[in-house]
Order: sequence, then structure tokens, then C-alpha cells
Amino acid sequence: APAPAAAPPPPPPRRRRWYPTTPADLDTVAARTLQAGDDLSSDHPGFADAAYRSRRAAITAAAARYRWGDPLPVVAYAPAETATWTAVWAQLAALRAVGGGGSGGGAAAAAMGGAAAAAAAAAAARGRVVAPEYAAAVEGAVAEGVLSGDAIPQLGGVDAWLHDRTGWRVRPVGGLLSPRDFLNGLGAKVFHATQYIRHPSVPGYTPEPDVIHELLGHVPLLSIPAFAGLNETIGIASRGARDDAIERLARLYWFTVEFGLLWGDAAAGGAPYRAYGAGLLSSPGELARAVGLPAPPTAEGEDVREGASPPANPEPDRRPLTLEAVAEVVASSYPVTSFQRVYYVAQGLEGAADVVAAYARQVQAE
Ligand code: NLE
Ligand code: FE2
Repeated sequence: APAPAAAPPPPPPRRRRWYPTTPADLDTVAARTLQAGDDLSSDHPGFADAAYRSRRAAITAAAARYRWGDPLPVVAYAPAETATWTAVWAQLAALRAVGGGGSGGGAAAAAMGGAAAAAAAAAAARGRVVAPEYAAAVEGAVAEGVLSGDAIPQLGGVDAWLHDRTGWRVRPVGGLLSPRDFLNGLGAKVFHATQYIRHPSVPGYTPEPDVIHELLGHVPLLSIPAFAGLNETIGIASRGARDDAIERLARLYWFTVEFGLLWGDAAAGGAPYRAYGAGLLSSPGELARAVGLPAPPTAEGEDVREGASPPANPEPDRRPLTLEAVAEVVASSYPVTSFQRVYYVAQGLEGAADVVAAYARQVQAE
């Protein structure tokens, strides 16, 4: 007699891929960079500059050797590298101070104490073109000697400062990680930071992360608990996620953490938009454009937007960041070598964090 029909095989167990959850786990992913210092794409301003390329290769080699628990690599920056940092710092400091009553406005208000301080801080914040929490974080880091316009900060000092505030850690990386690896790092409260600096030919805009972008864009924001939480939320949602979900989360990250704007206080005569995206806060050219200011002059007096990677974009679109808009955000590709065409505008850092958290819950329920 024929054998009885076999019962259908049980469905295969839903296999969840392994993902890193601790800083030490990241040793397995941090060496897998997509673009290393010795492999610049041909439209990069440093492509034809052999000295720049070998300098980057030396810095990224130390990052590749790093393992969790090692001392963070110390880079002996050359005077020309420091000069790039100082020049970009000065332009960004000027933009940070716009509407803030001078760079010491927040510190002066804090010294008054009580209701007078709150009123002065509110007045100082009204015209800001950057998120007031960001300006205060940079001022705090400067006051503590962690950030300075005079020298490129080393990762060790920055890491200790950040860890004291929000428990986040900084880890050196040689270049871009895959979106999955990078986002998984955020879930472990680890921010991967490059240590090389942008090519001096186009200081007002670089298509890639560099030490200015990491330390002046991301790190101050990660010292703010609500904003660090937004980053961690995206990171946790990325754990074991399907590839298409990783892509959507990476886009959400791009349009918020990298290029997000906040509504300002135009009704009270203040600035209409304020930047909180790290890609804006590290680019004098794009920051000015995103918030509708004239571009700052460079040291040589020319418009930094002329030097930004092509094409010179027309006036950008600015759209409200709502949960409904997130469907559009996560379906939108974006340029990586030129200014953005579209910015999404949130209602304060908490508003941005709420929208991100709501979308992250949807992804985790998929
Ligand atoms: N465009 C930014 C800058 O110039 O600092 C870097 C963006 C990295 C995603
Ligand atoms: Fe970034």
C-alpha cells in the first residue's frame, strides 16, 4: 500500500537575522565601509589630489583597526586641516548667532536665573535660524572646552562629554557604512564618526560626512535627550528589519536627522525656519539656503553656493513633516552630491521625535 500522504511540512521558522545591540557587537560591522579614503568617487573634490587622498587613507586605516574598548584614535591634524575647520567654524558660528543676540546670548540669559532668564532666552531664541537647543548645546560644549574653533576636537574628549549627557558613544569609522549597519549602531546608542576633514577647495559644502559634519552637526544634537531618543528610535526599528524597511528608515533619517527644519517664529517677527538637520548644521552654504538667508561670504569673499556641487538648485520646497507626509518621505529618493530639493518642517524637536516614533512603531509591527 502506498505510504500515507505526508503531512505538509511546517512553515520554516521566521528567521531573524542577527543584529548588533551593544557597542562591542559593532566591531563586526564598523570595518565594512562602502567608501574608504582611498576610493574617492570621481566627482569628489579630492579625487585628483594625491596628498589629500593619502592623508585620508592614513586616518581611515586607524579607524579600521579600532576595536571596542581601545582608546579612540588621536589624529595629529596639520595646520591646513585646522585652517579648514577654523574657516567653516567661523561661518557656522555667524549663522548660529543670527537672531540670537550674539553667540553669548544663551549663556547670558542662563546667568540671570528665574523668570527673567526664561524671558531673555525666549527673546534670544526668536530669531534663531538654528534649533535653539542646538545653539545652547554648542555653547555648552564650547564653555566646557569640548568644542572650539581653534582646533579640530579629538574624538576622546567628545565621546566622554556626550556619554555624560545622554549615554551615547562615538566610534571612529573610515567612511560610509551600509544603512543597515549605521542604523543598527544608533540602536546601540553609538554614533559612527569620520575623523578626516573635507577638501579645502569647497569648504561650504561636502557630499560626504567628515569631522565637521560629525562633531558640529551630529554630536551637539545627540547631547539633547529628546533628540538622542529620536536617533535611538530609528536605530531600534532597524534591528532585523527587512531590506525595504531599512531603506524607508534611512530615508526618514535623511529627511529628519540630516536635513530637518523646524517652524520658526515668523508671527512674532522671528525667523520662519530653523535648522536641526546635521547636514545643514555643518554646511554654511546649504544652511543659509535652507532657512532662506543670503549665502555667507567665504574668506575670499565669493558665494559658497557657487562652489557647492552642481547643479545650483532652484529655491527649495518646504513641506510640513506630519505622519501622513512620512509616507511620501520614505518613498522619496534624494540627491547626495547637491543641495536638497525638499526639506520637511517639524513642530519643534519633540514634534519631529513624535512623528518618527509613530512611524517606527508601524515598521516594528510589520
Ligand atoms: N553636506 C554636508 C556638509 O557639507 O557638511 C554633509 C552631509 C553628509 C550627509
Ligand atoms: Fe550625518
